[in-house]
This record gives sequence, structure tokens and C-alpha cells, in this order.
Amino acid sequence: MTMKRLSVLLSLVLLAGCAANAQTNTTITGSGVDASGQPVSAALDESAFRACVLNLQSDAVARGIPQNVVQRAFTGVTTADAKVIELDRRQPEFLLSFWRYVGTSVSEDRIAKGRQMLAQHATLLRRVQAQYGVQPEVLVSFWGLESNFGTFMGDFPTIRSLATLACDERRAQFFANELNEALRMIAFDRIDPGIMKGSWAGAFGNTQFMPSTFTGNAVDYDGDGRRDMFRSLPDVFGSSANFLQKSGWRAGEPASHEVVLPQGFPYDQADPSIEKTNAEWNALGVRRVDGQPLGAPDAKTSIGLPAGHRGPAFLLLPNFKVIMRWNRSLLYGLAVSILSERLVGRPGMTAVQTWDEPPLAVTDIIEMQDVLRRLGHYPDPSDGLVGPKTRAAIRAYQGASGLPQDGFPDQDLLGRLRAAR
Ligand SMILES: [Ca+2]
Repeated sequence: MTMKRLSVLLSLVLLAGCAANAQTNTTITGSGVDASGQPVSAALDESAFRACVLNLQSDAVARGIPQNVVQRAFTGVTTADAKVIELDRRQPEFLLSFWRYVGTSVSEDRIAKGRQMLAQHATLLRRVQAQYGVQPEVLVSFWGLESNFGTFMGDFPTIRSLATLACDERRAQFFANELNEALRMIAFDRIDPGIMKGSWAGAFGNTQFMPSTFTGNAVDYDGDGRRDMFRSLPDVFGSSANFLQKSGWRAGEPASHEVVLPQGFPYDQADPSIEKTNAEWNALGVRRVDGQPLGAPDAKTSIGLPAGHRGPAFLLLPNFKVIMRWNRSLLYGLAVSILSERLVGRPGMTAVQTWDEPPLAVTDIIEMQDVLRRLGHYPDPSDGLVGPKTRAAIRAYQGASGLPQDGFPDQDLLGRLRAAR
């Protein structure tokens, strides 16, 4: 599973489906640009695509995939999928807000359906837990977030999507490798290419694994001789639990606790990449909302502020880091954690939204970056992406202006930067 970046700009990831994250960096690095400024993909040239596919096929055979499997897998793949290229190039217009994201992904409907699934598959889930140590509600949460409990796994034919991206210039090598893994799955797990459909970026099945995540981590939990993430729930739960266990899941532990931060808290320390011991957080005045102790004093944890310093705060536990190996985003991790708590009757989150404001557009971020650069806080060209450098620049500006240094872009910050330009 390759994770490229941590960003609050999540919409592309969410639309692409996840466990895997052919995650989309929206910077276009290819060469050709047409008259309207749109990049031209070599994949969309029919003869170039055919030549590329022939190369991919002979490479697969050279790597041990039987010729007849390769032929069968590529049946009907005669042109690139223009829609896949378009989705891969798409820039999101607005930043996703925590409240909006959690409202959608941890809806009352999803909680009700999740509880029903938890009851219906209790025996299987308990067996998986006994072997891999992952709580049933956590597995059901991933399942709910990735495919709405198997009801939406995506309709893009996997081989065609991967071939299209492997013949495009942006991340050809990454997708050529994923394509090979997908072919191995057809060859050795005897999965019919006809049922292999999923996200435009090649993630598939009930928990939207990428092919390399599948070949490296999937298990044949029902023992029928193949690993099947489409039709076998035992394989789906067993494989997901195996992946989480291999990523370091701590049996029975939660992933996050909602906390309150005291007045004067050093907000520049609230970042998933900054770790302190629970004893250090405790000394800084961090308290759980339920009044319980933070946890083992020497355990290393982080603080996450998904809506800035005015929003809720979470103590991110070691299992949160494991979830971020599945999908490296703070909002996704919190959704998994909050949903799993709700499924077993715990609050998940007590904070409620107390203010609302229009979402920031990507153009607003670009404007902020322009001003921050002129003020000497931001070194790079403005790209509209909120990554570590942008957050650091915002923190530097906030520090110089006597504001809480949460590094969080919002309308208030935009207004201040506009006034400062
Ligand atoms: Ca199986």
C-alpha cells in the first residue's frame, strides 16, 4: 500500500475508494498540454495504447503469469478509459470539512445498518477476532466506509482501469505494478476478470483493496482454495484483519479518545505527526471528555484537530496510526474510529457543530499560499493543496500574529490574510 501524502484535501481519495490508495496527488507532471491548457494523455492515443498494452502483456508473461490468463484478462480492453484519465486529473473544487465528512460517513443510517451487520455476522467476526485480534466493530466500520457494506464496490473494470493508468505518464510504474498484481489474482486465486470491477483507480471488493494489498495480505479464510474479496465475507473479514494485524493493530484497543484541551494549549503541538507520551499530554492539561485517564503514561500518542482549534480534539492512539496505513488521512481515521465506537453503543464523539461557514475553495487556498509566500512563510509555488508545508506556513503566520497556532485554514484566516496582502 503506498501512501503519498497527508492532506485535508480528501475528496479525491474518498471518491476513489480506499484501502490502498492509489491516492491522487493532483499535481500534473506530464508533458503534453492542449489548447485549453488540459493535459493530453498518451494513453488516449489508440495506437499508442495498443502498443503499451502489448508491452504490459509481455511483461506479465515474463513475470510468470500464464499467457492464456493474460489473454483472457485483456479481453475487450481495446481502448483506454477516458473517464479514468479524467477522474485522475480532476482537481477538487472545495476542501472537505470534518463536519460534513463525518455527517455523511457516520450517518445514523450507516450506524443502524452496521449494528445489523455486526449482529448478523457475529459468529464469523468473533472467530476472526480470536485469530487476528481486531475487534468486530472495527472490521464492520471499514466495510461500511469502503463499500457501504458491500452494496457499492464500484463499476470500473479493474484491468482496463489499471491498464489505462499504467499507459498514462503520471504514475505509469505504480499502476503497471498494480496491474501485474491484479493478473496474479486472476491466475492464482482464479478470480474471473468479469467480476473484477471497482474504483477508477483499481481498488476493488468489499474493502476496496488495491491489487498489491490483496496479493500481500489477503487470506482464504473460508478455505475454498481462493481468496475472494467480492463474494466471500469470511475472506473479506479475514483479509482485512490480517492486514491490520500485520500493520501493528493492538488487540482490543481503541484508536482514539475525544479530549478537551485547556486554555493556552500549545496548538502547534496538535498534529498527527507529533508524538508525546500520555504523561506529557497530561501535564499539558489534556483530559478525556469521559473523565478516564489518558492511558499508559509512557505510551506515545498524538493530538488531532480535524476542524481546527475551535472544533473537537482527539487523542490519537497507536491503533490510529494503523488505520492511517490503510488510508493516510485524519478524517478517514476518525470516521473509522467514531463509527466503530457508535456501533457498540459508545458515544464516539460528544462535540457538536456550533458554527457553520462556507467551505474553502481550492482557489482560496491558493490565495492564502500566495500571501503566505509574500510574507516569507511559504516557500513553494501555490498549488491549492493543504500539506505539511502549508500547515507550517499557517502556523508561522498565526504565531507572528498572536493567534492559536493550529495550522488550520478557515474563513477567518482567509479574511486575515486578505487584509494582510
Ligand atoms: Ca476463499
